[in-house]
Amino acid sequence: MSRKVTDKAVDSRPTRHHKTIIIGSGFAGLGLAIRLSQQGRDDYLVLERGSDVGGTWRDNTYPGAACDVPSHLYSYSFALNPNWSRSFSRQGEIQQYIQAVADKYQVRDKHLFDCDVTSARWNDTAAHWEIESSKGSFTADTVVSAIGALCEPALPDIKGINDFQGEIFHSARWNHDADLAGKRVAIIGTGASAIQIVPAIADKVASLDVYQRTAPWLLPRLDRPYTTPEKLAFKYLPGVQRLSRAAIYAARETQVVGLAKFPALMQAFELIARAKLRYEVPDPELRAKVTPDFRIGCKRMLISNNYYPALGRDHVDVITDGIAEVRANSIVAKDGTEREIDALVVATGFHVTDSPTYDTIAGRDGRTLSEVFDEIGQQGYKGSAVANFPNMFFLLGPNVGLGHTSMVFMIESQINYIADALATIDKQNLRTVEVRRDVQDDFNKDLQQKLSKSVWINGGCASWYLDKHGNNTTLWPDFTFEFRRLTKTFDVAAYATTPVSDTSRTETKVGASQ
Ligand code: N01
Repeated sequence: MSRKVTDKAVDSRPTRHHKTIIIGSGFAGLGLAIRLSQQGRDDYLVLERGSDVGGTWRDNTYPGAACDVPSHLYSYSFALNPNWSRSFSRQGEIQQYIQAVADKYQVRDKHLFDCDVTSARWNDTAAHWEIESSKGSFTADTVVSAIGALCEPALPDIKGINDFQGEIFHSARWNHDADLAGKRVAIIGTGASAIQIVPAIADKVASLDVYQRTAPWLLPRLDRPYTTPEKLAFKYLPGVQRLSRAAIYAARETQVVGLAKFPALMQAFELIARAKLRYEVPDPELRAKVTPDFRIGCKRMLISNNYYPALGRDHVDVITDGIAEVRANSIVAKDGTEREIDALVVATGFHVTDSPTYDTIAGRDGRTLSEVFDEIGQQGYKGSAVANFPNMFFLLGPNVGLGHTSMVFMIESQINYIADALATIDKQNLRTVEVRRDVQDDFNKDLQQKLSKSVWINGGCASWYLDKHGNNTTLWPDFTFEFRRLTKTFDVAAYATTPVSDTSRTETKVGASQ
């Protein structure tokens, strides 16, 4: 798929204009759409390339897919769900929840589904965005990218992989027509997706080869079904559910102290993980293979009760020698061993700091997000704006990610910020707003300084949290309530603005408040 900014495609359909266009309708885009409708800012449209809401929860349908943040926290604060069937929800239940929220708040008719945005280009003369999509052309005063970081599957560059003759698919594009029963299957990767897939398919396949490049740390998954009295309490005593949510939030938030500030404290988690390893992997040879060699937390901490037991089964092999090549019906490891397979699952993650979608968005001087990020790294301001991209906001932009708690909390913080930005633009009659480069630079200097103490930099691992310059441009290095505070209101002083009556840019001289 070509995803470069191209000249306006020849399209006979008229260009449609909206005040705001939101790209993507996962938790983030949908949440903002609901907020805009609630505020009566009805001149907006959501362009969604899939045929339903849900984003990553619509797309990741692999066997065993489930959330590793408890359900009562992994949901919108304005749409609590007393009916979660268990403490950690599975993909289908989360997707149903998102669909139900879209229906309840009646925002589906503000969506254009199956609409793949192929380019978004800022027109500085007209002071609007020009968007090309599979469903025609649009213009918008403001654009909000709600694409998310985990939407573009990353395929490994392994010799011969394109010539594999059996079933092959990425974890995020699971082929449900491929019957794995009785087949010899291999899986590449041992991240959050793979450790859920392995136990979910181990029972039905003839053999399972798990190609591990780096052993992950695993903690217990404290998952259980909710009892009927609990569900009744959640339903009829809303305070109980709020309390449960607050308790989960507080417990998770304490992890920030170890992850971001004092990595040595993470040894406490490592003790639990090592005890789990000893208990669940009695075979010393296998245990040596799956024991990580970096500080826990450096990569995402995974939770599972059935991954290690699945690895211990006779027909499951963990292969750590690396992959030399993939052939038509086999994989050859770097030690020369060739193993025949019928199907290959690629669970190798996503393009996070090098998303191909960055090629499709061109800002004020015509440069794309890719080109800008190439020069300065994937940097933004409060994860919500990037200098050189006027009237564009980001949900789940740079350094908003988390490894320990609910992304929905961060999304709702950003929704506050962006909704207030749109209101400010109206109130102050602004033609353009663009975050000031000096403010963005200061913000990132501060972020990187905080990150320099974190386990993600000092934990001795390579991870998708880091960009090619070795900077962590994906995670938030502080308490999430601090992010909530910083995004409570739109700090227009951090932005260069032009009024509607004036076409020249004015730099606001007031210092940016954070
Ligand atoms: O992807 P990953 P994921 N040759 O990037 C390996 C969220 N999520 O889809 O560690 C061989 O984590 C790579 O090895 P290494 C969550 O935020 C959440 O599993 O780089 N191996 C790694 O083992 C998560 O972090 C949930 O050495 C290669 C694996 O592939 C994010 O999604 C569930 C390779 C990729 O792991 C992504 O998770 C699922 C190569 N060329 C996902 N390239 C829950 O809430 C990569 N690998 C539970």
